[in-house]
Amino acid sequence: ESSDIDEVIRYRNENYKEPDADMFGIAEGKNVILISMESIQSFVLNETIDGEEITPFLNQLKEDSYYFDEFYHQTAQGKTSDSEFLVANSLFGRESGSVFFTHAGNEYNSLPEIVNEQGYYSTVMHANNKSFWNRDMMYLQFGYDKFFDIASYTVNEENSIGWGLKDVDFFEQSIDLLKSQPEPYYTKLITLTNHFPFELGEEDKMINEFDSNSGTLNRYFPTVRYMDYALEQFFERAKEEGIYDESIFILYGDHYGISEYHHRAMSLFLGKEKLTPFDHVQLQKVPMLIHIPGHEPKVSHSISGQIDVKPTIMHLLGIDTREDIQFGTDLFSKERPSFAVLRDGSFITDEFVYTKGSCYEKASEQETQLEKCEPFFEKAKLDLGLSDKVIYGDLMRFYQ
Ligand code: GP9
Ligand code: MN
Repeated sequence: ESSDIDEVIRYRNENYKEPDADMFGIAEGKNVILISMESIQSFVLNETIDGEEITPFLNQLKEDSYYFDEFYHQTAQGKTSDSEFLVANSLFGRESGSVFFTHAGNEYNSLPEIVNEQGYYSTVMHANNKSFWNRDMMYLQFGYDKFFDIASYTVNEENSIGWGLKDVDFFEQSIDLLKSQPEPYYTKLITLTNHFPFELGEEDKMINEFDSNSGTLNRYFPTVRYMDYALEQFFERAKEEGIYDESIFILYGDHYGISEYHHRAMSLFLGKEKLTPFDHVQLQKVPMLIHIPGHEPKVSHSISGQIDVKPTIMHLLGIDTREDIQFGTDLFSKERPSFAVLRDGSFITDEFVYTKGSCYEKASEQETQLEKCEPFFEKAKLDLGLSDKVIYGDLMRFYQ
């Protein structure tokens, strides 16, 4: 119904948050390079296996970036495609299935199209078949200028493992593609090597596997380490090619890599006796770094998620968001509520975690009275429910 959009607009207006004046427009005219890091969860940061850091490069980069240590993925079955949808639209993906398949014909007001109108050339680089996740169809709706899919890469037996082109080779070949683009550009690179089942050649193993009853978790650490190395190489090459100084970099984890089926092994790694639903929610944190060359590092503990990326980028580029339908808030806004709702209805606030019908107190990690979480029920429900309405009703059709 076209009147449903009025309810969405009202909710949107109530929740609009002013950008931080010191950050608004600071990246205007710079290239924007997003890196979607496959399956990385925050628990690997600053951790070691047999004394070796798992993510030495990210550990160092976050000390030189705006780093958000309370950032959650908000994906469901649509995995990478859900994260892409969240980032491009500040709308939630579906509770089940993938919106990339079911609503690729909808009208959207997506970030690639918005920045395009500001003079940006917007692209995706990812060495997989263009139709995987129905990307070729959905990307048309998002307004990308070009999708550099597997056809843009040289992929052979030597440079492939598991799902395809290895991350080091992917980044190396992407440098030339980046250089071929008109500036400024808005480009998202999607990594692949750190994907289940986490296969890696011996020559690329830089740390040991973990030792537990879960082969999946054991193999996860060497592939995360490899992706971290690939990122380091990419930054080095970007500096050599003069890309670095002209760009800002936004790195985020797309979704979890280790599911709850591996909780026993995970508890061994984390040194906990048993993992609770509270722990499970905490494990949905993914890395989020905004690296702007020349900027002082800063850590934000504001609770946030992928839904917040679109307004953040728009404000960094000096684009007003008051008229944009979105369900997140700028990560830099001083007015932002410290809050994230996950796709299954779980939510996180500064003090509490709500999940599976129970309320947990963060400080003690123990279950507490449900009433403590109640003040946030309405927001969690409206965020997800109204976002769903936009998708199921194709409501952006009625909004100019
Ligand atoms: C496939 C890659 C992985 O192209 O993005 O997808 P996932 O299985 O993580 O959703
Ligand atoms: Mn993925």
